[in-house]
Amino acid sequence: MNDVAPAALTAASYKSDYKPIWCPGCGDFTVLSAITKAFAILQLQPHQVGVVSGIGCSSRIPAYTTCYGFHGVHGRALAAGTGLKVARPDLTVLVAGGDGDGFSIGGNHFMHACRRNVDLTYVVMDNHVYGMTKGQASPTTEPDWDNKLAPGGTGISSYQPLVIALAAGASFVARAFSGDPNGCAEIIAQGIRHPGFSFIQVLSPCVTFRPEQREWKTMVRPAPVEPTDDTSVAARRILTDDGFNTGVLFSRTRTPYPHYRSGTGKRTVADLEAEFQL
Ligand SMILES: Cc1ncc(C[n+]2csc(CCOP(=O)(O)OP(=O)(O)O)c2C)c(N)n1
Ligand code: SF4
Repeated sequence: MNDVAPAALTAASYKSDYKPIWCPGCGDFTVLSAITKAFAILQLQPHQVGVVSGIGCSSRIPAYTTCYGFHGVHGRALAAGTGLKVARPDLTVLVAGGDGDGFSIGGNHFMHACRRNVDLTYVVMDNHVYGMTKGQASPTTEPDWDNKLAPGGTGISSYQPLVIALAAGASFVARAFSGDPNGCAEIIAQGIRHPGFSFIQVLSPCVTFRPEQREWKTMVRPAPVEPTDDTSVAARRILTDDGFNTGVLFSRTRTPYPHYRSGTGKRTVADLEAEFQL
């Protein structure tokens, strides 16, 4: 009998041999590190994890991990991730992508994912720009961001993803910063542990099209308050902060969908009865 304990998994255990092709200094490098550190904190086996994305620089993440991966179509990462989790509840599902992918073309899926509360973790690398397609304004772009494609800025108010998530019924809402991979990993691990949909906005600079975002490292700080389970308190705090408070900002218990949670992936008669209960 072999009684040697299996070696503990480290962040490196989840990194594939593919070299990321991101621009040097892109925040997404350290988000990849944070995600792999979070898997190591939880000692998940790579074959127990599905990493799902749409299209964008940030959406390249699945190929850079040793987990099951799905690099889908633009804006549909949450649809694919939701299907995967419902079909294979035994897997840990992490959906990743950018602010364009998640809040623009994928915006409707975002709201309904918050509302449905399927047990998955959604990490958005928010750089307030479309990086892959060369610097167009995204929903989270500041209205006065002056650039060649929108001289003087778009003049359109920024989308507030954390507050939209709260209004749509998300049960876990957090903000992290790519420049703090350990703090970011802890938050992602908490999101994965949370039963239900967890949404984590990771501020991740696009050094090529938004070089001024390098300054974010001097602007982020841990939120000065404990997480709340009161939606209106969380919404007020988030709407009145400057967008740079990090940490878990809202967490509450809500039964995930589907409401059977045997963990085996098989439905029992009792599960079906519970699902159709009026
Ligand atoms: C249906 C469709 N529309 C548009 C595109 C072009 N497109 C590819 S990535 C992208 C935006 C990427 O921005 P974001 O999601 O913020 O990710 P980032 O590159 O900044 O990480 C767009 C518009 C596409 N691939 N498919
Ligand atoms: S364009 Fe921006 S988001 Fe894309 S890899 Fe380069 S720095 Fe990162």
